[in-house]
Amino acid sequence: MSVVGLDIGNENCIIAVAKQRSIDVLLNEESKRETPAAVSFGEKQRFIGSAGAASATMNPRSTILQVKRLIGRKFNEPGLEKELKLFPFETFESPDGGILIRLQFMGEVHEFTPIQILGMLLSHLKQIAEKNLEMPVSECVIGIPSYFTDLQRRAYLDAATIAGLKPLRLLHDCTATALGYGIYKTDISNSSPVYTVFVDIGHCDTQICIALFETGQMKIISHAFDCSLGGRDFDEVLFNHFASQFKERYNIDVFTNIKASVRLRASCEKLKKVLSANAEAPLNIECLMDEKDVRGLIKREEFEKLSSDLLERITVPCRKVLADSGLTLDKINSVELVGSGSRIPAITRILASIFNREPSRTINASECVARGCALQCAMLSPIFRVREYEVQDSLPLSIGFSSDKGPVCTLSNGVLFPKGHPFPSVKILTLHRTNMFNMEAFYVNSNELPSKLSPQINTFTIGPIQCHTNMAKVKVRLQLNLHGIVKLDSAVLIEDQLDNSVTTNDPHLTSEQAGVARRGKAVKRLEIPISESVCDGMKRDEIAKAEEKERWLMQQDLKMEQTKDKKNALESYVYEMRDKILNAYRSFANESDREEISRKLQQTEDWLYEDGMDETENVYVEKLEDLKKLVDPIENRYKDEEARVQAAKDLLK
Ligand code: ATP
Ligand code: K
Ligand code: MG
Repeated sequence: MSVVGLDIGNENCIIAVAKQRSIDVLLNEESKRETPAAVSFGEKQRFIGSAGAASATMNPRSTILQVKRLIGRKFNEPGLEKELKLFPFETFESPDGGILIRLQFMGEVHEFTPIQILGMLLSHLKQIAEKNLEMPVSECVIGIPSYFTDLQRRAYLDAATIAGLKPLRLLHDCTATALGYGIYKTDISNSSPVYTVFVDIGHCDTQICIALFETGQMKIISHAFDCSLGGRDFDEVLFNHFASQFKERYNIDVFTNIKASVRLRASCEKLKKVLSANAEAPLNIECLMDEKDVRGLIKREEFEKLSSDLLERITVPCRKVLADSGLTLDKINSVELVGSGSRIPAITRILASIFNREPSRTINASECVARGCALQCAMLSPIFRVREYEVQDSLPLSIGFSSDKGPVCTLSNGVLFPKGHPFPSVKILTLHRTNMFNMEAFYVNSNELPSKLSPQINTFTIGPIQCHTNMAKVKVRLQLNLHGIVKLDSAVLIEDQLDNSVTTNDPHLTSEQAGVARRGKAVKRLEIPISESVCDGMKRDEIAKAEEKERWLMQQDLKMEQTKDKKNALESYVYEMRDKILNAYRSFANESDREEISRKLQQTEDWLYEDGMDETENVYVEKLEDLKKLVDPIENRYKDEEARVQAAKDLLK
């Protein structure tokens, strides 16, 4: 069984695995620790990860980047249109109001949901892990942004199912980082609790949390975020700056040209990284548009001035996380900065001034989420023994419940799980109901929700209820599970009735209930059927269909990989034999055979570069067999002779 942690970033993905004594980061097929979150559709097969990123500039319309951004979102959300415009691939509204991605593949138009694309990415990471570990991988822990709604969390689980993965937990990115940091901290005693702020600035978002570390446990005190502030926004500042400069200077409008925008954006990202270590950075792109080469230069100071709004925005979630924690600055022991988007020096300066101390960079900024997830996976996995360590997360968004008769909870606005509530967690509600009823879960403060998503979560139907008195109560057990998803566990009907036949040693009765029964009153408990209908999200048959499609795509990829292998085998055979027939095998064939073979080899080589460039696997196999039929007799004579010589040598020893 595998113990794997996955960090799916908007830009980079990391796979970590728990070993007996350490957490290791796995290398991908290019021996890199980070795998780009790119899914590209070629003519006949997909290219995912590193190969996908490689085709992003060549094939921008069928390369999907930042799919995490699109998970569980509505096409018509305010602000999303602007974001979708940044992507070179085509998106449109699905019948249920979600997002669909349309692209060309194998000569046909295909449509995919973001969940399916995420499934492809997960499936690729799974393959990398399986190759590394030489065993099947299914159980894992996956990092998610803390601002993800119930719907987005369920979408992640669906994507994992499509990829054949079984997440034991979806873990908030910052919680994962805090766990990986805290479990190794040995200088903690209960008399002096340690509060640490974790700031993670990625490609598209900023997440912050405050964690409390005590002996043997970690509690998240508060989460805050800006779900659209990350490295990407700084790239965009540079992009807009140079695009308008080039309009004037070179009379080219990059905004109107997809390929040129993709290239300029990629160059701006590189430029930004150069500026993190240098006071100024040059930009040179050959043949950007209309056959024009462009040049530019920017000083760090100017870049910081252009980004001043973004830098100011970072202070908002910082203040919020502190305010929500109820802590004063002097209680904070340290500020840990992670996520590669935070490498901009101005960001460090801003954080230092807000938290009144220099942020530390002691944690591995790009790997910490995956490592924390692997650690959590080890803790949840029955096969692993990890030091007892309790992880308590904090709910980032208040969840309420209402039923047909209005709010059902005692807190204001029907809040059942208030923001900041520790989870996983269970609550039992007692309701007076005698007929079937519905309960709805919803986000209480829709203005807390990222990008004004719908506040509805799901509807639970409880019943039918077979009730004989009007004194009945229904006890419902509601759970905020490990993934941060709301579940209705069970509903039980409790009827008080006068009945002397009830025995008092019923093991299912609590002592209080037994007491009641002894006094001549019976308590009857009856499970009530429950069902759940989620407002949105994939139905079971849709998941099954997506799984089937994924299997077909994987088959297709595999077929193309095998074809490539067979073509390579033919090509190398041609080169190898051309040499051997003139040298090693020379004396084992007569001249006419040699000429015939050389001619055939040349023919095959020419064919490989022309008509045979893009053939099926079988054609390559047959060609190779044809050649072998000619060469094998000669090769065999050569090998026999070799063996004879060897035998003679052995005799002489
Ligand atoms: P997210 O967390 O948003 O899902 P992610 O986890 O993939 O995304 P990271 O890998 O943490 O994001 O960070 C990627 C961002 O960091 C990119 O915007 C990249 O340009 C930026 N980045 C990487 N190195 C540097 C650097 N030296 N200076 C500035 N920015 C950098
Ligand atoms: K990452
Ligand atoms: Mg990240």
